[in-house]
Amino acid sequence: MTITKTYARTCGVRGVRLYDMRHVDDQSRGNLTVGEFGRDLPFIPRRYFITYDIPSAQTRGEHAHRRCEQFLICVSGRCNLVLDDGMHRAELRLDRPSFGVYVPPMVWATEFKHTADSALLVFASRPYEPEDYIRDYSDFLRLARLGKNKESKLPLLTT
Ligand code: T46
Repeated sequence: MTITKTYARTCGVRGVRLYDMRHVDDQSRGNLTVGEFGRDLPFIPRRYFITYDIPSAQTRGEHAHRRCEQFLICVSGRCNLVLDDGMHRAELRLDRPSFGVYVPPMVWATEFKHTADSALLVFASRPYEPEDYIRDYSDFLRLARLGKNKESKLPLLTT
């Protein structure tokens, strides 16, 4: 039996974190992976949803959220995820139930190349709010750059 700890790392896209979740692999009994909200994971979810039976030619997502945080795990099959903060992009393959991706607000996310058995489980920090979605990429770029300029005008903190 092998037991691993939860480990998170960055990927160059602002605020995104890639999680290798704790997993307990047992050749005879089978495997288990787990995460605790409030301890391993960065927010307490208000909602979950699952996308599944997605035709492989279909692209899903293609939007950013103003306030909602999300945590994505492909619990069956595989799919690709592109994340974009307006400056940096990363493409990831979600290919195992022990791999989770934290997506903060104001990151453009696109899912594609779903395998037939793919099931993408998403935990969200807020209820479903259509007005939270930014669905136009040029609006997103404008808002992302505005946000960045605001940040750069903040006074420098000295310690
Ligand atoms: C995301 C990706 C992975 C609801 O009624 N409640 C919900 O909580 C959600 C997420 C959707 N819906 C309705 C709204 C639409 O009529 O389900 C329909 C499909 O939603 P949407 O076009 O937003 O689906 P995707 O796959 O493009 O995006 C969804 C999430 O919206 C998004 O936040 O990260 O899955």
